[in-house]
Amino acid sequence: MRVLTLLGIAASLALVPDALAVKEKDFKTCSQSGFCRRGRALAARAKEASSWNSPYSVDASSVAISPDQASVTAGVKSLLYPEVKFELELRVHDDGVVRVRMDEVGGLKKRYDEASSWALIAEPVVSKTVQWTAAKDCIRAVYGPKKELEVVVSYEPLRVALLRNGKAQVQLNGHGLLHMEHFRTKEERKIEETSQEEEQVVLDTTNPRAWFEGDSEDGWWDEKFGGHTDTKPKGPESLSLDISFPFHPVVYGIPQHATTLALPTTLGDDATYTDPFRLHNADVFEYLASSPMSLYGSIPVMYAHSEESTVGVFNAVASETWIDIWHAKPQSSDTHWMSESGILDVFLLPGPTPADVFAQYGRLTGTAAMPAQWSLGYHQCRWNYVSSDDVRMVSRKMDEHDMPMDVIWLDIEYSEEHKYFIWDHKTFPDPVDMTKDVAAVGRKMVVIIDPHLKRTSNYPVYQEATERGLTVRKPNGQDEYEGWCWAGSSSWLDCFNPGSWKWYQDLYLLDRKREDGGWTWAESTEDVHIWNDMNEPAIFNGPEITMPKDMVHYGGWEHRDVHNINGMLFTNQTWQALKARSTPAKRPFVLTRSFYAGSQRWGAMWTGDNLGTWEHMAVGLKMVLANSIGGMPFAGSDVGGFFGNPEPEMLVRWYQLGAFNPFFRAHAHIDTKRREPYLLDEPYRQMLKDILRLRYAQLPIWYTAFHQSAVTGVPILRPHWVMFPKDVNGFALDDQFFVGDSGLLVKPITTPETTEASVYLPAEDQIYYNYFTHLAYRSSKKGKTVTVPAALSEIPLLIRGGSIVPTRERPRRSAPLMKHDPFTLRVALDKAGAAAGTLYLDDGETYAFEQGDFVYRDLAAETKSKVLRISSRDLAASPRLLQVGREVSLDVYSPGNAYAKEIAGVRVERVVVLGAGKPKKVTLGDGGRELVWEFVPGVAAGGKKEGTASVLTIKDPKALIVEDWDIVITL
Ligand code: NBV
Repeated sequence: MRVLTLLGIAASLALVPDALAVKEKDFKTCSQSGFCRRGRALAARAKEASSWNSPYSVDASSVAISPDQASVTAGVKSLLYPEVKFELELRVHDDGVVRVRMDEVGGLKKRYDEASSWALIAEPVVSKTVQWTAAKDCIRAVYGPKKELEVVVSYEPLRVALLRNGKAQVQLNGHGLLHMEHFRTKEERKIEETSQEEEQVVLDTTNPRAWFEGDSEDGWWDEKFGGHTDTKPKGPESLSLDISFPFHPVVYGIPQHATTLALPTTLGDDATYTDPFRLHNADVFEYLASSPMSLYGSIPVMYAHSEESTVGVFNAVASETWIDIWHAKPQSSDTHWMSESGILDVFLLPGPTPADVFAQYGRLTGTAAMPAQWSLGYHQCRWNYVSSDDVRMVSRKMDEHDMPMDVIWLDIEYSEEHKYFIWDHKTFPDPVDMTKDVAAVGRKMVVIIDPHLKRTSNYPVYQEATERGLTVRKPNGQDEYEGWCWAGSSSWLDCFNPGSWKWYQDLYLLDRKREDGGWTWAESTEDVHIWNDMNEPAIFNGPEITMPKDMVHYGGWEHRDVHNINGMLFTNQTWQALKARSTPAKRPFVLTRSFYAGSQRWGAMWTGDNLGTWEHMAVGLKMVLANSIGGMPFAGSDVGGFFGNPEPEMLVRWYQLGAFNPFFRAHAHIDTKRREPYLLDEPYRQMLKDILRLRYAQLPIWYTAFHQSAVTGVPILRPHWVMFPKDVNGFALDDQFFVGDSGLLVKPITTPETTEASVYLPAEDQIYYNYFTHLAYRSSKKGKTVTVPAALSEIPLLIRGGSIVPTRERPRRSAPLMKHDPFTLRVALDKAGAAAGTLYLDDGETYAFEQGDFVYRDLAAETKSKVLRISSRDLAASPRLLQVGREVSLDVYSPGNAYAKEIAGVRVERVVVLGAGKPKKVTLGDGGRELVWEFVPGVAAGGKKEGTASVLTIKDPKALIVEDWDIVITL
């Protein structure tokens, strides 16, 4: 069986001999990309020049404030091309976000202006209270609750600044690098071709256009790379824009790159990288563990941070984009964005706190979808489980070893000749029965659907797509584009074509008949969810392993205009399809490799084909953190590494890391040895089992964090700077993080032979407790680094004093089987003997929660007059429940809702209080039933040794989760 599979792959590879030999040289550097070269050359000339003024200015006579004051428009021109017209528009949104748009007007062609319509959840609501005032040289609006915000558009040169209390937060075109290349005809400007090196020398400084644009038509009309020619029918149309943050020394964001969370510099004498960061979704084989190169997804959002405030920019551009980063002054961050096409459409996020910028970004592009609860469990994947019996065996083995698992995955070899949806019946003769067997213990399956369609007459999915004209076209706009992928000769569905949506979604209609008589995937069930891989799109024989930029999508747009959005549209359709296939709708699970701003609404992402190395393990975490703050928090890396055969030590550490990623999936390349957790020898097998069980015990924490993120836009994994924005020591920290606001602080080990870890405790006077040993660490107002034991079986996991952490500690085979399990509450007291936490629960699979079917508890502990009171209250109606971007119908919530009734009997079975004094008496309610408890006194710190906290365990208080109660501890 396995031989057959391998032969199948070898056969596809033989068609494209280089498919698995992709290297760095297969991807452009900036100097190999025409518009990036031009953009950087512009910046270099600006830097060299003794004086440099942007040629762009606002025509003061054209400034128009809309009658309702909602927006201001102005004509913009460039000194160099007075005949070319641009229009600038600014709007201030309800929440203080400023949108800046600029486009060429009446040009020879039209720039792509639809990126925001795919990224945004809705047209943002414009503020009604902003007052614009025009002066001779600028126009400004002062706004905000205390009139603390101000946006100023200076006319000559054109500059836009967002200020808070008079201090510039974000500035556009401060360095004079704004350049929107207008559409032109080839004849318009005849300049002798010069080579790049010559250009520097022969630059004609008496010619103002050359001073600004350079002295050659460098890469204007076509471009060659790796044996491909990109014809550029529209000519040059790139957009260069500098965005600076004059008082913010650190920038974060712009995933996806394998790099540190605090973005390193790409310009300046001590720059970390020589190339700019690139956003151009690509399938990069064996990607480097530290590089500004593009990877599979692009989210053009950047946050700038200082002790004083956090601000951000979201640049809604879908074409290839390069971003240079430098610090013009030690306290500033300066960036230069160079995009190949598209209008200028930038959103300035005023902050001022991290939570504010996340909410502002969440209101624009949506917050992460509330996931199915089972999808937070453990996912077991490999390329490939080779038959339905193999799948059954893995599921059974996990049970035999008492290891929980929720999902078993199938990679491309389940399909007949890589015709996705069509099972290879030689190996998977009974897919529906197989799925039912897996589902019998509450498990699900995830099956891969790649976007390439095998061009063959015996593939109904391709046949229907091509007959309906739903595929991507060649540059002539007529003929179907053809490229090579796993399936051999393939075409690609054009998800930009609205006509493809219903047709594609209906493919998933299980055994129901389609209205249009088309094919449906009858051999599937509600328990089959989807993995969209290769949706950058990855094309073996395409330039940079993707689609040639001059291919044409619906509406006549070139692929270059929409490239970074392409993958998102496919997952959007998959998500809609899964949602539509059951009544009432169940929450879909879709994993995507390619993503863009907004993809968070359609599921989870992973960091692609990582290597089984310690370096990749470490950078995977940084990438997940970057996605987490980039608005796409449901993220993870292949546990174990996709390539290679990790030794047991590495595998154990990788599982420890994976258990603290929002998306927890083990995956492996087809050439690797089998490494399912039960295959390890002891003591490693037990270690993996313990980690899996820890993840399952902590599912309530994860689910609550996901809910909070879905409601407010805050990340699930929270880097230090997000939690402690004023603590400068933590700005660059990206190897430890907090999980939601549970108070859990974790530092996964990503180095070999490690026995202890240095964990930085934030600048606050607080107690941090070791989750497992109850060692108590005291942080200080200046911040403090402590040493935490980290032998192979140990994870450095601390609970911040002041937190209440709910868990479910009964081992089960899958998450749905835990539905009625009792809870343990860990109450980690702070110095004042207080703590707080939340617990969110719902049915975990339908949308009934949107109708108010959920349970949301406010857990608190307080010590007063020698009484420690631990209480649970209904949080649902509390004003603390904020929401961003999604309706959670609190008005229809009632404490007696159907879900609350369903879990009416679920109780707290244990309360573990850390750091309390020895009780005299413990009762449920004032003067109520006496509870059984056990007290282990703490051990005082001695010498260099940390002390342990006292542990009070209250046994089975039988306090019901859905009810209000108090546990009263008399000290
Ligand atoms: O479908 C095969 C693999 C998949 O296992 C992996 O997770 C993806 O990132 N896929 C890429 C295609 C080829 C990888 C060499």
